Amino acid sequence: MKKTALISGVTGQDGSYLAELLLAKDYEVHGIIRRSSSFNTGRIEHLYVDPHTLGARLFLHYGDLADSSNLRHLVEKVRPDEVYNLGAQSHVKVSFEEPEYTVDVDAVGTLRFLEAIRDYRDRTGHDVRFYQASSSEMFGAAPPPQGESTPFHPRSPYACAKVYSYWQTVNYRESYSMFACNGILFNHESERRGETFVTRKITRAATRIKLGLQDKLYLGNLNAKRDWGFAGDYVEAMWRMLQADQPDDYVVATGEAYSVQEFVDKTFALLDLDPAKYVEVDERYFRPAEVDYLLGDPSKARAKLDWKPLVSFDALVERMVEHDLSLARREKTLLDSGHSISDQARQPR
Ligand code: NDP
Ligand code: GDR
Repeated sequence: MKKTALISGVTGQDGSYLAELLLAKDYEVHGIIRRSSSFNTGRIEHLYVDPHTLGARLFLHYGDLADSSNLRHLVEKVRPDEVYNLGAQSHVKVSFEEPEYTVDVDAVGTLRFLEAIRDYRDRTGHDVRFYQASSSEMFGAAPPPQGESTPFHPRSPYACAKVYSYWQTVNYRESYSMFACNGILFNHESERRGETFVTRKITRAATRIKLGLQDKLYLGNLNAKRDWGFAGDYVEAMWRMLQADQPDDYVVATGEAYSVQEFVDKTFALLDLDPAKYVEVDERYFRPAEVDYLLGDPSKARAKLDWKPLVSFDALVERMVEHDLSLARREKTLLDSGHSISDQARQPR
């Protein structure tokens, strides 16, 4: 029987890779999108076909994690076998500026979803498996390496909200025998990464600098270390968690960490540029509390899910640079032919 999945955050980086994966596995995929005054479905455009088309398997619904009645209606209507809760205000720095909103969506939003699923299951007898997008940010100040048993020490409103959601997911599993899992994912990137996260900010800026479209790259803390993997590999781990015999929580990481400076150096070297000429530190990008060093221990996912990352750090940087170089070339062509391009530099990051 064809399975049905419901994804919150389907328009985000991970949502787009997960939708792709599930469609390839013959799922019917339902995604929750937010009403926006501008186009926000660019990452899933290539997957979308008119729902009236025979054989269409991707369906989009308006919704929001802040709206429990909406989540209830969607669960009722879609009757999912699997729910992937990827929707979030996912920017750590922004969470210091919008703490209440971040907690409403990233913490209470998860509770709303879990309650909607529990009620639906109790009324219909239909079991729904639940995936929660937990984060390595929950470890915060805990020394590396971090694994499933490392105590959390969150360092931002975002991380606190994710800790809440982590424990509610465990709580619904233990209290109501729900098949609910936490994927504790370390940073994962791609050419679809939002442009305000540091990796994509670096590859976008360096490639634009290469083509003379930008002069400088302003960054915050260059010493922070992260365990960076490829998003396409990580959505496979999400899916595997929900196919397991028992619900559980897993760290998903590469087991290697690099500093922001090392990411910069690798990117600029690929473009034959000297970062010292272009990169400047701007305190505007410092966070009130920083997470210095995240390095995951993925041995449980390896042993129990037979999961391992396929894309190395070097290959990740290379694919992002290659993608952004072609984007910059297109921008330059437009500019050279007299068209205006949006000034990315004006956006706070
Ligand atoms: P993105 O920021 O790319 O995507 C976030 C998604 O959530 C978007 O689809 C966004 O919609 C949606 N969203 C935002 N607010 C709401 C809301 N109020 N109601 C419903 N949907 C909402 O994040 P990623 O794809 O990178 O991450 C996916 C999830 O995994 C997030 O929960 C994130 O916190 C978590 N995570 C990410 C990691 C990473 O390294 N990428 C690591 C660990 C955890 P819109 O497009 O309209 O803005
Ligand atoms: P992070 O990712 O906070 O780890 O959260 P981000 O790329 O924003 O920052 C990583 C590190 O780089 C430092 N940094 C900068 N960050 C940004 N955004 N912009 C800058 O100019 C800059 N300069 C230095 C940061 O201080 C930080 O140390 C991501 C998100 O996807 C979360 O949703 C997810 O949960 C975690 O990864 C795991």
